[in-house]
Amino acid sequence: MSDSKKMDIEQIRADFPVLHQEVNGKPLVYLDNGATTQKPQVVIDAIANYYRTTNSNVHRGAHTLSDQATQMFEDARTTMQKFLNAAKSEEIIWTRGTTESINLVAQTWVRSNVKAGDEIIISGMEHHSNIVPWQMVCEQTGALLKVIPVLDDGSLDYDAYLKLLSDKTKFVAVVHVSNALGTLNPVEDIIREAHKVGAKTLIDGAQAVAHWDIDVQALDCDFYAFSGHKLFGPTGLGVLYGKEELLNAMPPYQGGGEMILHVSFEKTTYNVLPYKFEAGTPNIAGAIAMAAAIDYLNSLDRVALAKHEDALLARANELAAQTDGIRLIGTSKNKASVFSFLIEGTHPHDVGTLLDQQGIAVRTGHHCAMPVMDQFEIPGTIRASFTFYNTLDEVDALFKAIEKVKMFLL
Ligand code: C6P
Repeated sequence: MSDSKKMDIEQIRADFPVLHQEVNGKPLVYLDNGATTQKPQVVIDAIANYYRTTNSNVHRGAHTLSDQATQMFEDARTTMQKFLNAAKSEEIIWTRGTTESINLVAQTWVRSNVKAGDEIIISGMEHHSNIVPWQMVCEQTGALLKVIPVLDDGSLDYDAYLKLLSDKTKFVAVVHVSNALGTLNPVEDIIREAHKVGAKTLIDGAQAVAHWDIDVQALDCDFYAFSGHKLFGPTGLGVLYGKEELLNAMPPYQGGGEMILHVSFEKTTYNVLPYKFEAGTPNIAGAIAMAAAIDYLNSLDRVALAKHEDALLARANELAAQTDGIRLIGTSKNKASVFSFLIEGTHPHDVGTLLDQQGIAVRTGHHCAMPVMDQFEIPGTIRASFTFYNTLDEVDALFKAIEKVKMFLL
């Protein structure tokens, strides 16, 4: 029950060692959680303990450590399955990250199911990881890429989406939360409408998973992709959720060890799910540490913490309204705690450098979402992306620092 779950921000901050340091002589204010989240001590310990006590290869060894490593690795998959409310652990494929998860689907299900003249729909606010793989598969198959326009407030033009859908639509791949704008897209509706025309769907959940619990069965998405490192877990470990029926029907992505049942020069047969998609030695420590991150998240009151994140964003909006020369990029009603902005008369990179000198870590630039930057006719933004361990004081510190930046640059 939420009563026993942790929601005290100072207690939670104590779990994250990296937050307690000075950068450039100032207390670190880490507001770059959209790029990667920090790791709680339990995740760091899980990696160290695994290498200290258990390190072995999985699914291969006839010895105790290998059995233990295999058990921990597969338990981690079950932890992830439950976290996402997937029907079966076989529907959880470990990948290197969101990027690999999306490329996997593009080169397997999509490449083998679309033909010339079929259509793939994405949106105008996608990260390059959810653009380029579809352009590649369109080149390979002759399929056409259709793009849902983005409105001036950074929300999706939903009516335009409905008009794009037709019996030619074979696949719809849309971001859950935009990394550049913070927009929270109505993915349930998008998925439902795609299914009505017989299309399959992939949701890029890279920026959503850190904010709310995701229930893939309730969403009814066919695929859901994200990276562990944006969910308080390690880098180099990602997840592809896919419906069992689709995964079973898909050809493998990469060939090698682990993904086979039998190999001969005449004929190779492929392994069952999920191993069919996990060629080579996997990121064993990464999966185990990811499970530690999920156990940690399960100990928190995530509903209360999501409200806290809303309060951080509301404070940033309030302070922005009191600050001359701030232009917000992405003001959709439904947003995650991503605060993208410009300061009139300055370049985002200069602002980022001067904020860093004051201990404040933000991301500046196009955020790997060049098309949406083009739409707003800007080279990039300054992006403060908040998570639950950020405080209202840190938002205030950002705005105090912005005043200093303005004095220096304007
Ligand atoms: N966005 C950001 O600062 P990888 O690199 O595979 O872990 O994640 C790619 C990716 C895909 N989709 C979305 C919506 C994303 O935000 C990202 C990563 C980081 O915004 C780094 S560019």
